[in-house]
Amino acid sequence: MINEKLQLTKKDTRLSMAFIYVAFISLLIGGLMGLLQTFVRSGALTLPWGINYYQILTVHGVILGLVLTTYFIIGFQYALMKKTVGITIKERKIAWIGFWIMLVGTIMTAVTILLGKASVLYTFYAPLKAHPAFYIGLALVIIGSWVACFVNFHQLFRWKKDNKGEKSPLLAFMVVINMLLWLIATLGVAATVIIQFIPWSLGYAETINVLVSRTLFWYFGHPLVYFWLLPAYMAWYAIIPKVIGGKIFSDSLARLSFVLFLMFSIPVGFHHQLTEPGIDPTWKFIQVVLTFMVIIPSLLTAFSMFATFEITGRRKGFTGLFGWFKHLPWKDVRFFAPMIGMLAFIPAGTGGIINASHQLNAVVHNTIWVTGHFHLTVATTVILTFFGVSYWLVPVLTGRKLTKKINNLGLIQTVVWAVGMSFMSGSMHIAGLLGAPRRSAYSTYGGTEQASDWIGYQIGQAIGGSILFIGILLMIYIFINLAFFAPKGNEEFPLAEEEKDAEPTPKFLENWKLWIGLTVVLILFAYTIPFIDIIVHSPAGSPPFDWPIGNQ
Ligand code: HAS
Repeated sequence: MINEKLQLTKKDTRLSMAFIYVAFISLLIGGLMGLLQTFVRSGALTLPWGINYYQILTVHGVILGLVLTTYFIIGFQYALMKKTVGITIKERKIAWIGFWIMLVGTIMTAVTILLGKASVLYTFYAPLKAHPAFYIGLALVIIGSWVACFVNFHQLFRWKKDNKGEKSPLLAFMVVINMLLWLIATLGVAATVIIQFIPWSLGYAETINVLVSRTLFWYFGHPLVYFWLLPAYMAWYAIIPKVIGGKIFSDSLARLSFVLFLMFSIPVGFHHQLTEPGIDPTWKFIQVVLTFMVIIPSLLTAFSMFATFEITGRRKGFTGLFGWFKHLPWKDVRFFAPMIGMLAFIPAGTGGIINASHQLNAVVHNTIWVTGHFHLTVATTVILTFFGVSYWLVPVLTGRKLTKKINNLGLIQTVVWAVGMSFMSGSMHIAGLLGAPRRSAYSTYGGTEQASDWIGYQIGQAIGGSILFIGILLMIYIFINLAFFAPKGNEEFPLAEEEKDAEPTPKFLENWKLWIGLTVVLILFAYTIPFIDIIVHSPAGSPPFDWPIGNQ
């Protein structure tokens, strides 16, 4: 039976599309900057009109890493919430307020960067200082996103009240976990931006405590990557099974993996600071151990996906060891794009494990290997899954059809992306092992002789970057077609179901107090003592954390 309350109305689709438009505009601008970067790094281009390399690098990182992802995720999640728990008029109105706050913040930040007043990269490490408008804009983006968090929390809370004792829909549960993770994580970046960067950039504070700012940033920075990853996992767990004609492998396993992400993705920020002085090695070690804990839910996900593919294939009658594999719907772009993303996550995740291994980190830290790592994770696994989602979500939201022609173009787009990224990310990994630094276009760090070792790989990056830019243009064309020109019709919103005879999901998996409580305990455990240490041992004159004891 169709539940009218869960049908997408024009008002709902407008809300999701508003976020998704911003995401795709960002893709075009950010991608263009990426192309220019690879040309500069390979020596093929000198930027005209006094434009600075770090200016375009900042646009690239902020607009792709922070704007595209956040807007796409929020737009996608609103659609998922509407389809599973509904949205009230009031909730929708508040959601729009969040959108406008985010947009004002995004425009402020973007203009400041484009004017060359905030070439501080997406990590905005102090003592690099930007114009105050950059930080105020960022704060607004975060505040706007919190509005989305509270709307999503309220949607599930309202549904639970109306459906006492019932298990919440899986996708709504996942969205709420992701937004909880985001809310808790952004407290760190909001604290450093509001308490440290804004007063400092306005001239109210003369100095800034660099280590405190970096620690608060990375408290946010690692869960940020899981905020990107979890919506991709939502699609893998609860959409892809429907696309391939199967069922959800295990509702309980999916929930457990999301709960583990909530608990273990935050108290691990030190693995980005392993080479930094001022943090006790014991605490770095503890956070490395916790990092290894956050690998487990990804392994659960890999297991779950293999099981879904195999069970579905065998049920359809495909025998032999790999019969099920051959008969996956490779020609359906809604499956093919995320599947290539999954395959990329195998080497990408392996790279992450290498980064997290304390000693190996010393080899790769601050080299372009790390850039290669995040181009495989976020720019391949996550983004290809988001593209895969767009092939059905955009037509659903615009009342159009995914035609055979666009489907086939999508297959080509995916291949182009995979080839471009293999060149680019592959070159980055190798150049990084040879010592090529990241974040710098001109460095001959290690001597010019060493730099000549990796120049070939810089060219590899430029080739990959050019292929990827073709991929971006194709994707923009596909998006415009699906949004404005594809034939009118009804596209399926593919929501997978559980097996009819599935074991009931244990109730404790929805014990919010327990999971939030454990998350807070883990964060306090991993951060309290080292954070106090950092403040107590800070040099004199680093307000606003300039405690008297630090001056002795
Ligand atoms: Fe990372 C740096 C460690 C995952 C993104 N990471 C970064 C940065 C970014 C980033 C942006 O410990 C740079 C930040 C900066 O600017 O400085 N990362 C990890 C670890 C994981 C990991 C342990 N990272 C991600 C994901 C990201 C991301 C996901 C974005 C979405 N990362 C690090 C560390 C650093 C770091 C250090 C700091 C380095 C430094 O020195 O600065 C893990 O979560 C990875 C676990 C993943 C797996 C893979 C499971 C595989 C699956 C696919 C299965 C495939 C199937 C296909 C089912 C264990 C789930 C079926 C196939 C058939 C054949 C049928």
